[in-house]
Amino acid sequence: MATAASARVYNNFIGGEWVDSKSGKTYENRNPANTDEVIGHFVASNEADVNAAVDAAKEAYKSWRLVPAPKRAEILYRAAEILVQRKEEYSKDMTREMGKVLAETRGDVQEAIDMTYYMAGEGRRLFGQTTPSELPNKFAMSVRQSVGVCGLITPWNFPMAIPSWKMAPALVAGNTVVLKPAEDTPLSSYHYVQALVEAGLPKGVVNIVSGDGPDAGAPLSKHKDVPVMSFTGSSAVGRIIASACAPDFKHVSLEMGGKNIIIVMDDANLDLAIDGAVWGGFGTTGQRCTAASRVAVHKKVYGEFVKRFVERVKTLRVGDGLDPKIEMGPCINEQQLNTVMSYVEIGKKENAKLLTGGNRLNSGAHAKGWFHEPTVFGDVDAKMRVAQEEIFGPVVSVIPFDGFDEAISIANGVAYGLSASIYTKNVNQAFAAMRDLYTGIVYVNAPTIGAETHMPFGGTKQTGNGHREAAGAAIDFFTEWKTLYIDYSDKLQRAQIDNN
Ligand code: UN1
Repeated sequence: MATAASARVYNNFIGGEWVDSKSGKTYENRNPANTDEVIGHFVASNEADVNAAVDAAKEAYKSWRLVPAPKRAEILYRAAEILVQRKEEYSKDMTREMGKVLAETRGDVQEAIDMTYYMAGEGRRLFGQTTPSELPNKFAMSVRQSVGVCGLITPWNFPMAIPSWKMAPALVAGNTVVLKPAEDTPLSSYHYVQALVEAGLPKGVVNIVSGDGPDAGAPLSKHKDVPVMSFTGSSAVGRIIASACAPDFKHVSLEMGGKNIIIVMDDANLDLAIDGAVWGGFGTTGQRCTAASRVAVHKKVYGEFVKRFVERVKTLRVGDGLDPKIEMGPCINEQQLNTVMSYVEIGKKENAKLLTGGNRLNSGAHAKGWFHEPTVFGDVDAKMRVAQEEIFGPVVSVIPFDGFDEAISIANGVAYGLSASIYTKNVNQAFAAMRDLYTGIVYVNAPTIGAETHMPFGGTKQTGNGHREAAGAAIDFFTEWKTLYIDYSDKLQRAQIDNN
């Protein structure tokens, strides 16, 4: 275990070199399950570092954009293969820096592998349209073009997967990138970049500046040479980034909060619904944008569901995610733990019924981490703050309802629209829910988490700003359409006029 003195210093990666910060400052990245362990020292970048990274990305863009897309893709294929070989090592490092259990960090690295392979495939599929012109001896087609330097700001909950969601499509489409990873989990994004570099990515195509939002993220989002910004994180920061991008009309993709719901109908397979609610609510310690922080249950089965759900939640083993017996890790940091504890107080004051949990765990094996009990509130009214606001922690609100229409209106009655799920055996109800739930993702008989890389990911309302990540949708964001008209008639032909 590394102590503060022995831990390695990780520099920024700019123009193909690992370089010191111009700020001269570093910060410590500690294990949230054991704060005595220092994962590494990372540089606290400032505007000068960001400027250097953008300059390198701008220079590299001149040649990277001209590399044929299938050749760019070959580098991604090789990077994915490197990640496959290092999956175990990188997963363990991720559990140490982020806290989620090893099975889940393996899933995170796997998601990065999947996305990298998928986007490598897109290298031979950057299709446009060809179509007859309305005029004779004239040809029309459209091609995708890259945009330039992309600024990427990523969160700590999926420390390798989400950087890959942004980097892989940006790169295969011919852009260069500057990544500002979350302060709490930079190492996993360094690992991803390391794989790209070893796979042969030219200098300057990918750059990393570590550090915090105000000092490193803000100068990136307002930099004049960064025409594209992609951000995943809180709605509050998303609003700041959108404002910073507005004066220059940058492309900006925002993936933000969620208040996702599992609806349990009276005909649901309750065993399945309980499995789903436990995994959706407490997987990743509830720290997913897609977490099922609300479970709405039909009154006919409410009593039985709650009894059995709470019994299961009480058995969850909380601790260090490297121990294979552990099912739920810590909160990411003290601030997040404090947020969770404050929402427990809010729920109690609102007269939600605390059914289990509600306390910080800080003795014995939990003494050195940011642990909190898995917590369930029952008899929650859909308008209570615990049922409206994103908590991003191990707190689930169970809401009773009377019928399908009420369930849909509870589901849609929040500011966010990322993911929703319904458990039912009734196909008519399932299809009505798929139609009426106003979210970017809907699951039937599965929890709200578990999106796959070849399908669009994102949400409605305050979850996002209309873009989607993953799948072909990501390529749409990281490219511009260019329409080409080729007239081989040797005369002036006026559209809309000469043929009418
Ligand atoms: C997130 O919560 O920020 O669908 C991303 C899921 C994961 C991705 C979650 N594949 O839960």
